[in-house]
Amino acid sequence: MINNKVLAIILGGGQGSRLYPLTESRSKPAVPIAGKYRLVDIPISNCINSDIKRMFVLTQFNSASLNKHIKNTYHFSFFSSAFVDVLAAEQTPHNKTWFQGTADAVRQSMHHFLQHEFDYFLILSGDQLYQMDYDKMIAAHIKAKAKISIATIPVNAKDATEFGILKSDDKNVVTSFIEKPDASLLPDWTSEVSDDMKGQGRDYLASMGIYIFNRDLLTQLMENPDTNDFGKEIIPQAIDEHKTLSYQYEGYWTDIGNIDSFFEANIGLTADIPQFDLYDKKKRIYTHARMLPTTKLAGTMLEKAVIAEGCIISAAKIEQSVIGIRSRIGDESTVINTYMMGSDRYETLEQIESKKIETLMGIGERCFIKNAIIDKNCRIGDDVRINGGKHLEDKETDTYFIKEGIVVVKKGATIPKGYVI
Ligand code: ADQ
Ligand code: ADP
Repeated sequence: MINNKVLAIILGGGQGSRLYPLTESRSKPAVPIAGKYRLVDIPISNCINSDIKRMFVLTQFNSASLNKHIKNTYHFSFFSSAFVDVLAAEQTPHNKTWFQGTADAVRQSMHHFLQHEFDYFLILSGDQLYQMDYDKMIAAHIKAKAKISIATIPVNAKDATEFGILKSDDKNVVTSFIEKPDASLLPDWTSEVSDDMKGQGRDYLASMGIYIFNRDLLTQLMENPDTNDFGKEIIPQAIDEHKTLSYQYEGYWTDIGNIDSFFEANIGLTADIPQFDLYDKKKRIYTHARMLPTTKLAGTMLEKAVIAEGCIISAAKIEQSVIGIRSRIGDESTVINTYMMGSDRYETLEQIESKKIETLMGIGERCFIKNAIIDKNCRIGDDVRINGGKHLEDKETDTYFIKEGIVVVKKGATIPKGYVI
C-alpha cells in the first residue's frame, strides 16, 4: 500500500499571534473548534481518512493540553506502526533557537523523521478547515514522476494577496511562483480555471500550503541553513530545478489563521448545509471521546444552533451560534452569532448551593451576547451585555479582547454581573 510510504508532518503553528488571545495559554493546534474538536484534529483526521497513519505535529509550545489531547484521542493498535507524535521546538547543544519558520521547523526535527521508513513527506498546515483525500494527490504525484507537489485552489483577487500564487503549464507542472504578491502585480498572475471558478471570479491559483516532497529531495534541500520558510524560499527556489506538480482542488477549504476567519469558520457550521461536512461518515473528524451526558434544554428557542454534548441550557434564545461541550447558559439569556467553546468541567451541585462561587462557569441569567467568541471555562455573570460589532474599536483588557468587532472573552475570564461591552 502506497500510504505506508508517506510520513505526514503537521505544521502546528509559530507563535500563533494572529489567533491571540486564543493562543495566549495554549499552542495553536490545541485551540478548540466546532464545539468539541481541536484544530489539530482536522489534519490528523484527514490523514487517518486517507490511510496515512504516521504523523508528527510540530509546534512552538509544548503545551500540556495538546499532549493530553493527542494522548487521550489517538490510540492505535499495539500491533500497528501508526502514531501521532508532538515535537516542540527544543533547545539542543547545536541549536539554541526556536523554529524560525516552517522550513526551519522541519529542518530542526529532521533527525526524528529520518529514523522512519518512508518515501514521501506530506507537509500539512495546522490551521485550515477542509476535508481532503490525500490519496489522490499522492497518486497524481507518483504518476507525474514529480519531485514536489503543491495542492492548489482557485481564489479571487482579494484573497490572492494573502497566499502563494502560482502558474502552471498544460500538464500542471508549476512554471512560476510568487509568495503573497502585491495587488499591483496580480494582473500577471491569472490562470486558466474551470468555468465554474471563473464565474466566481476565482482565477488565481493559490498554494494551499500542502506539499508532497520526495524524501531525498527534501533531505537535500534542508541542508541549506539559510532557508527558513517553504512559501518564501524553498518552493520558489526549487521549482526551476525540480519537477513540481500543481494538484488542483476545488472543494471547501479555508485558512483559519486569524480571529476573523476562525470566527467565520465556526459560525459557518450553523448554515442549513454547511460547507464543512461533519456528518459524512467517510470523512469523519475524530476527537477525544469524552463520554459526556446528553445536552439538556429548557424553554429555549433555537435557530440555527449547533450544540455539543453535556450542556445545560435554559436560555431564552440561541441563534446562529456554536455552543461547546459542558456549556451552561442561564434563564432568559440570548446568544446570537457567537462561538462559546464550553468548559473543561462542571461545578458540582454542592459547590453551586454553597454559594461560595460568586460567578458560576458559563453564561448567567438575563444576558445578551452577540458577535462573540467565549473561550473555555469563562464565567459570565447575570445581566451581562456583550454587543459585538463593527461599532466597537479594537481593544484589550485583562478579560477580553476586541478585534474587528468580534469580542473574545479570554480563557477562564470572569465578566462580573451587569457588565456591558
Ligand atoms: P502562511 O499560512 O502565511 O502561508 P505560515 O505562516 O508559514 O504561512 O504558516 C503555514 C503553517 O505553518 C501554519 O499552519 C502555521 O501555523 C505553521 N507554522 C508557521 N510557523 C511555524 C513554525 N515556526 N513552527 C511550526 N509551524 C509553523 C502558507 C504558504 C503560502 C500558502 C498558504 C496557504 O507560505 O504559500 O498560500 O500557506 O494557507
Ligand atoms: P484548553 O486546551 O482548552 O485550554 P486545558 O488544557 O486547560 O484546556 O484543559 C483541558 C483538560 O484539563 C480538560 O479535559 C479537563 O479534564 C482538565 N481540567 C482543566 N482545568 C481543570 C480543573 N480546574 N479541574 C479539573 N480538571 C481540569
